Amino acid sequence: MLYENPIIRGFNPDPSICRAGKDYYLVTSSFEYFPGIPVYRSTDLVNWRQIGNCINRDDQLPYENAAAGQGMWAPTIRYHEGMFFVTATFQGFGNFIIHSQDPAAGWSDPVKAGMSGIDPSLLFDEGRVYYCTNQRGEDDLEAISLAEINPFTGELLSPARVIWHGMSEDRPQYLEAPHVYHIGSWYYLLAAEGGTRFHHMITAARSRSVFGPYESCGRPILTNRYAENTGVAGSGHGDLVEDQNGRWWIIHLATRPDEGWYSHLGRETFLLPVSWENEWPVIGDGASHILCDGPLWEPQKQTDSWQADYNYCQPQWLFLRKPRWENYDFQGDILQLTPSGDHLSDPLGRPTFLALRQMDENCTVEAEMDFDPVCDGSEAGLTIFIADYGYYTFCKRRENSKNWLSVQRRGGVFQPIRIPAEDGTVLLKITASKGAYLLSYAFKGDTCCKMTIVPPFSENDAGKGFTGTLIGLYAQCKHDSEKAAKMKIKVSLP
Ligand code: 6LW
Repeated sequence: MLYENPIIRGFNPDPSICRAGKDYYLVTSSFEYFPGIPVYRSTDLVNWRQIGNCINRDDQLPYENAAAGQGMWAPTIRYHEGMFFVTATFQGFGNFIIHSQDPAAGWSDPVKAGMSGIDPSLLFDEGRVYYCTNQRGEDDLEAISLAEINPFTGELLSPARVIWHGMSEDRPQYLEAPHVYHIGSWYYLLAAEGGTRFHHMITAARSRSVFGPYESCGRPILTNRYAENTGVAGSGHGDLVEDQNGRWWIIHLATRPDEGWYSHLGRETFLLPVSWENEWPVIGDGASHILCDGPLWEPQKQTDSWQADYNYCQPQWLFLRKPRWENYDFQGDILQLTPSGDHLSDPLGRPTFLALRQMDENCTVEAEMDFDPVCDGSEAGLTIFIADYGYYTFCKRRENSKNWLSVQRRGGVFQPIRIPAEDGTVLLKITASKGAYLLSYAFKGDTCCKMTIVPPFSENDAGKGFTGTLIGLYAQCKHDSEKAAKMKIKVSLP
């Protein structure tokens, strides 16, 4: 059956997957955004719904310290005898493990895992549990290390041992994202190498025993570095899963690039069928593709819109760091935002901000807003946001004791635009298409007028390019006395 990649669109890197009976669960990285680690569920591998987030209590991890591109990295999800486990790296805190019997209902508090390195993973095998990360050994070469662990306490039950130096043995580069599996009579080790940009790849090794020695497959099992005409780039960081029918699949990160490997949408989650040859995993022609054929049992449907429901805080909303909850009022059919003295540009700020992943190049976002600022420097509206150092604001703003509709950009050269704003309700609309965002507005039910067209963020604007574009609402002011902005938002996809 044919299906299209990505299976989870928008900023969703470093995916990991597990199966519990006929249900599949998938998690991705969330960096400085809260809640942390989105959890998606599917019954067919191609239609996914976000059911929650693993970290949704803001005292679980020190989010106030999460700088852009830091925070939550590369979770792994595993299921064992009725219990789900997730392990990940929270930058500045280290590796931790949480567990849950129901991923939608909530997760335990984190316990620290006794191993350093990033991209941790778990293997449940014959009554023992193993932990691996990209921790280096004594020779200080990049390496994958493994130890036995108690997943409820994080305590290591054996010394950590280096089990692999990657495909090229003597000069591993960005050897990360390890996952060990026990399949048949082999232990397989999958890893990513080459760095998360153009040269990214997935490599593999196998051994008869969990601690090695591991023999390398000798070539990447997946990379798009040689497949430039696929519309896919940067394929790497993957995780295997066996479906309910005994077929194998891999999910991995990749981009639908604007240019080179970079996509302003960020790194997304792709799915490919896996076959076995000579007891090695084989992935099609060794590259990832948009249109794929695989042994699915349900067709893929596309979601075409998302409607905000302000009766509760939907799991798709992303906040920055440790939200100040008193600035968000989720009651009823509108959202009421209190402008914050913290601004979007503050590197460790906790601004009033809530946004959604931009899931496709083509989409529209409309926000109806009722906000008449009274203090100079107060503003509220929509933001197209890549990080505290790169974003657009499209807002109603008070300057020189007058209210304006204004478009500004942080990062890069940009001539701000403003026009006088009328009092009362204004509709702000963003129409995204390839290479452009059209910003338009309408005062109090008037027809929609164009304000301007701006380009998406490029690789130069995106730091390490770990995250992707979000579109959402924000409200900020110079003095905390500003009154609240009332907002409604609607998102449509093609
Ligand atoms: C992640 C690492 C990587 O931990 O980027 O793609 C880091 N590879 O595996 C952040 O996403």
